[in-house]
Amino acid sequence: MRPLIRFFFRTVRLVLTPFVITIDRMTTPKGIDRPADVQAKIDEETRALTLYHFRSCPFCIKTRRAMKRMSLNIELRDTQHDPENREALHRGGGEIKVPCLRIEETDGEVRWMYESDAIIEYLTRRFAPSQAA
Ligand SMILES: N[C@@H](CCC(=O)N[C@@H](CS)C(=O)NCC(=O)O)C(=O)O
Repeated sequence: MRPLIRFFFRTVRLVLTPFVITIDRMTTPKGIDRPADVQAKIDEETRALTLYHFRSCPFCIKTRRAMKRMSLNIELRDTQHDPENREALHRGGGEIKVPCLRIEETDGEVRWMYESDAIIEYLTRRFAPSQAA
């Protein structure tokens, strides 16, 4: 019974994925328009951040859209299809769950932040406090 249920959900995901990705692309939110020097400073800071994600995971889509809204250029690492990224997430963060934000602090310490809501709240507070609830 279990393999059948797994097969069912895998098929549903396969069918829905192209629609989810297309809708996400067609409705990309508009980002914050910052002066070039301010954006350059933020780009410098976001170089220390990396988002481990699956392309079609709804929690990852929500997080990527929040990043777009805040005009954050954060490197994305595909954890669904790239075994090296998967292994790095497992080794560093402790579990294969996405989205996960890898944060390299200024003192070199590395933090792995799970949970889309926590990631979005962290990014909002740090880079777009005026959008905070
Ligand atoms: N509550 C979490 C849910 C995250 C979650 O369930 N992610 C799924 C993908 S949609 C996952 O990583 N599953 C592990 C796997 O498929 O190996 C969040 O909001 O970030």
